[in-house]
Formats: sequence, C-alpha cells, structure tokens
Amino acid sequence: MTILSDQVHLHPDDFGAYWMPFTANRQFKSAPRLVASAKGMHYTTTDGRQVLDAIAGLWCCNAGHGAKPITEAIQKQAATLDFSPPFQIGHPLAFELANRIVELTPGTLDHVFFCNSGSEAVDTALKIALAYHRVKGEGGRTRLIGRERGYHGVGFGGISVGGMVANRKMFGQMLTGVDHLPHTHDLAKNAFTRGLPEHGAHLADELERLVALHDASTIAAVIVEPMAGSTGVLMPPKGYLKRLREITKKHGILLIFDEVISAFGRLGGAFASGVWDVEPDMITFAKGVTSGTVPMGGVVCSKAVHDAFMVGPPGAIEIFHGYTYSAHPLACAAGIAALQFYKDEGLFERAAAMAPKFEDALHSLKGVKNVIDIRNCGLVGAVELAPREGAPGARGFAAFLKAWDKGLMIRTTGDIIALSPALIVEESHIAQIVDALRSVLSELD
Ligand code: PXG
Repeated sequence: MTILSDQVHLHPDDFGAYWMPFTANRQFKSAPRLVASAKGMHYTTTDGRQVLDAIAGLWCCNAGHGAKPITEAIQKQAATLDFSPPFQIGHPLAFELANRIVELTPGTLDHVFFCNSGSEAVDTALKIALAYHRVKGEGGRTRLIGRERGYHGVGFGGISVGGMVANRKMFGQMLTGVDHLPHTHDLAKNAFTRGLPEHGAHLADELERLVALHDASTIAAVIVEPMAGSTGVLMPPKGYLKRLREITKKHGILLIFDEVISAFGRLGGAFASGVWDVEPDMITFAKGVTSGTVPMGGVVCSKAVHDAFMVGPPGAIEIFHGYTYSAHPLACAAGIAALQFYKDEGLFERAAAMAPKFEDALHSLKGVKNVIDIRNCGLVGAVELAPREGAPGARGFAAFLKAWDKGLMIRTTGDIIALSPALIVEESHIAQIVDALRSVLSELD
C-alpha cells in the first residue's frame, strides 16, 4: 500500500519510526488504519472510505469534526499571536476562556489552572491538593485515594491513583501513600440498566474504612471519575457521588472529579457535577474544552482552595507549578470558539434531548450474541461482551477491527465497546451505529 496526500508519500517501509501510543504497533503496521480528513460525524480514510465516528475522535470532538467557527478561530489566532509566555505575562484570551468555563461550573468552582492534557490536569489537581493542605498548616495530609478501574491519564500521579492494572504494572512503585476505593461495576445486580444503576451507593462507605485505617489527618484527596469512561463506561450508582461528597467533607478531605470525558455536554449538561448535582472541590477537564482541536486541559478549583494560596507577600509566586504551554493562545482561541459553538447550537441540551433515542437504540442490542450488558447515560454508552475463553479482550478487539472494516469507528477496552458520538449526532447516525454494531456482533465468534 502506498499512501499519498499533499504532504506525504508513505510506503510500507515508512511506518517504523513512529512508536504509536496505546496501540498494537506490529498489528497496526501490518494493516494500517489511516485517516486523512474529517467533517461532521465522519472520517475519510486515506483510501477514500467514509467512517462514521461513534466516539467523537477519542471522547473529545464534541462539536463534531471541522466546525467552521472553531477552525476559523484557530487559523486567525495562529496568524495573530502564536505564543505568549504564561509565567508573569498574560494574554486576554486566557482570562476570557477561564471566565467562560467558570460560568458553566456549579457552585463556587470559579478559578481555572490551565495545562495541556487530561494527564497534566490530574497531576496538577493532585499537586494542588497536597499544597492546599500544606498552606493550611496540615502538611501531614499527603495520602491520595483513587478507585479501582479508574483512569486518570498516564502521568505518575495519574497512574498511581488510577486503577487499570495494565497501565500500572510495568511502572514500578509509582507514588507511595496511595489507596483505592472499590470500583462500582456489578453485573450481577445492575446488568442492562438504563441510566444510573440502583445498586452500589454503599460502596462509597468504603471511604470510611480507609479513613479508619489511615486516619483522616493523613488523607489529602479522593479522586474519581463521576462516570468512569476509559475502563468501559461505568455509571455511578444512584446516591454514590453524594455519599462520597458527604464523607470527604466530614473528614476535611478534598474531592476531585476527573471530568476529562464527562464534561462539555457528554451527559447532557456542561459538567457531570452539575448534571448530578454534586459539587466537588476541584474538577479536571480536557478533551471537549476545545472539541479536541488543540490540546488543552485544566483544573477548576473552588474559591476555598484557590483563596487558601492567596496569602503571603503580594510579590510572591503562590504556586510553583505550570507548563510552557499553559493557556496557549491557539488552545484558548479554540476553547472560546468551542464553548461559543456549544452555546449557539444548544449542543448540551441537544445531547440531553437525544439521550433517550440513543438509549432505546443501544438497548435494542440486548439478546444479540455475546452481549452481557448494555449501559448508558447522556450520549455515552457501552456494550459489554462476554470474553472468549482464556483470551480476555480478543473478542473486543475483533469487534473493533470488524467495525472499522464496515465503516464504523468505535472504542474498545478489553471486551467492552464504548460509544460517545459527537453532540451533533442525528437519529439516522444512531441507527447506523447500532445497525453496524448488530451486524459486527452477529458475525463475530
Ligand atoms: N482522565 C480521564 C478521566 C480520561 O478519560 C485522562 C484523564 C487523560 O487525558 P490525556 O489528555 O492525558 O489523554 C483521560 C483520557 C479510552 C481512552 O480508552 C480514554 C482516554 C485516553 C485514551 C484512551 O477510552 N481518556
């Protein structure tokens, strides 16, 4: 296969130099899947095929691909201000974007620290949590609590509090002084739930056990995804998040919601925290803030967290943390344009309105060969397949490859198929996604 475009002539021997992330490199390079362009709900491959994008790129292109106002804002910004140093110098778009983000967050979550990815957002939030307790005179609070099956990116902080074994086991001791809550997935009790599962709020009480074990005075923060995406779409059991909030508050422990996937419309509102009415102390975000067009992440902090740092001489730097590309002008321009696009097009409301149709369509796959669970909320859903005997993940990967061949881009994690279409998805696309999945699954052994 020779791949031609304006910029490249790729021959079969030319795939070696790029070590691809989270990819079966040898399998990929033996039969590459390459995209050349994207518009709306579709990718076009380098060999000219249309592929329906059922995952918004990688849970990020919430506005769909190639939304004109976002593209134009990036182009204009690149030609106007390519870069601005983020330390001790500012540019107006950074302040404008922060103001717009905090308009969307619940309660007193009203200060934004910018970075460039979800992983950086998580490490930033964990560092702010540790430093917060220190500036408050409780420097003994150093323990961080995550959750089994959690995904918080790939930094050392993120994999330490994360709970996906493949992402952890190769990388040594990671951070010490970390503990984990149990995950909330319970197929026996909650299989085929539409929306939030009934069973499992009591799992938040496990935090009381960890407090009893370690003592609250050693614990800085608890971090969870309100909806666990990467591990295969686990919705929080009804009442679970509120219970976590109550227990953390009682013990002076900060609660961090990792909303890298769940923010910017995915669940039918700006943030899961707002949709489910639970106010954490910090929210991490990335992906949808720019609709995936330019890398950006960040942490929204409560007034109490932020204000705790605003002490000491006014000429002193309050936190020794930040990135060369924090609040990069291109990312800020993309973020402002994306948030404006979501608003102008009413996309968060649209996601909420489309959710019941998505739910019905997805649950019509119940009874299809090997399907052991279907779950959904907002515009995110999952179809869990029974694993092949002795080969966990093989059936899921086969489904991914077959879907690609049929012109459908899905995401699989182990034997779970995850779906999170752009918020512009039409009913006809939903029907296409589900029909294609039905045909993939019926052909799969
Ligand atoms: N937190 C959460 C909740 C995420 O979903 C990250 C942090 C890290 O973001 P960056 O931008 O550093 O990748 C994520 C990322 C998957 C998949 O398999 C999900 C993510 C990334 C890669 C794959 O669904 N989410």
